[in-house]
Amino acid sequence: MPNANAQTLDAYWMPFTANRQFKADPRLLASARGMYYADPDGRQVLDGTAGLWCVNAGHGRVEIAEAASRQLLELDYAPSFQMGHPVAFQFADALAAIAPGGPEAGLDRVFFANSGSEAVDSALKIALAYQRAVGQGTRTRLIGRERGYHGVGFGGISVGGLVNNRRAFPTLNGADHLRHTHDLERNAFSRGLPEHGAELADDLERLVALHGAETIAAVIVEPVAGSAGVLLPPEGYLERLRAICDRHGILLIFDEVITGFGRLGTPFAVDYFGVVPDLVTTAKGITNGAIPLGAVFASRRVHDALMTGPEAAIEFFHGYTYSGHPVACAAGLATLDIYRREGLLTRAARTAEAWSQAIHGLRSSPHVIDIRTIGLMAGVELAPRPGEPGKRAYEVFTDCFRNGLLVRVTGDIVALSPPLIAEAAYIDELVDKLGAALARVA
Ligand code: PXG
Repeated sequence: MPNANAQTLDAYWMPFTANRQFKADPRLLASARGMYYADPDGRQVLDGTAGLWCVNAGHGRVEIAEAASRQLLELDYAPSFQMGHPVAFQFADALAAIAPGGPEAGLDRVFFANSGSEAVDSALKIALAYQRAVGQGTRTRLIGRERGYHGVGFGGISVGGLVNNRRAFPTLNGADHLRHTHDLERNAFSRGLPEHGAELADDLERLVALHGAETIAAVIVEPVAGSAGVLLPPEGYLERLRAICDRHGILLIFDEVITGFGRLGTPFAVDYFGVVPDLVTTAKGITNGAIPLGAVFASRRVHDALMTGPEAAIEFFHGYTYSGHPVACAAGLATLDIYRREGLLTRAARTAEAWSQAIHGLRSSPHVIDIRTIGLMAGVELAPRPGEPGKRAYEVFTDCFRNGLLVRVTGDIVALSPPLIAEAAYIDELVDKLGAALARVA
């Protein structure tokens, strides 16, 4: 074990981890500043993934630490059911002021959760409650998309489209899926959005014809799929999906847990694509990853439809002990301050071109079959080793880590999403290290 502290690796059952493989050869991160982690021996590891797509302003931000610490002493916790505390209202106001799509989109009502998974389950429930409130109670079906990731709640896995997250568990009745849009034959190595595939949005018409529009409450998609390996929407796809939803009275939910808070070079993907959904789920970058928090942005139309009935009636029977937790909200306010002061919500728009150039430089590295980038996000897809799917990328991941770079792999795709503060020198270091790993791994 690399660490002499009194600690075993036995008790901690690690999430989404090959526990036995990990514990035989652990990889530990013990501290972090700016663009780098350090392992317990002080060895520096460049953060190519902003933690897990969340540390957008870089590590160790003093303002966030101080805000959380001040809040812990001012008001550590207060209940949020039939009670309120000022910082949750302040933070909701601050989020409303930068809401996806700006003021015209009207997505400025905020429901708090504690993670992306909870934000997703909350949004799905809001959609169902909305349909019921407007007299469309037969609309109970939820539609996701193949290769989508919407967290691990039963709602999220039901609309999710990653088979390993689904196969061992029962899912919600009636959930169904659009086809995914990943098409290497037509779109490999495209710069900008993939040219082909807008027609895949018409798959929603197939589901409408199959199930009846009056049974479908909502469609949820990631505007850019993250966990499945950075899958970009084909040109015109999201617009078409929006139009079909409108035609059939179906709500559209964008899961922006990864794309929210500046990843694409705009505050939200809604701003990038100019397509306005009815609900937007967020988490991760909302507190720079420092304190767990999730939030759903709801349109006024959806929100106001539920603010009806007797005034004494609870309009939406849903919430968490820690919804709007004061410490998370204080951390979130400090995070938004940093984003505003440093222009981080739009910074990736300026780095995107250099980022894309640099990553596409890996095109001739061994086994690379596709490269795609958007904002400060990239997927480098490798040919799977015959009979051993995922093994090659996993070896790239461990090789990178041993040589001072943290990347994320999913299947045979290397996913990159460095903190948004990344300067050119860090991007060069990242690409050099990844290129060297690709060259070493057979
Ligand atoms: N929606 C999306 C789009 C996500 O990316 C969630 C929901 C769930 O969030 P929580 O906070 O409940 O984990 C996510 C989470 C990966 C990876 O390797 C990505 C996530 C989580 C774990 C791993 O890409 N995203």
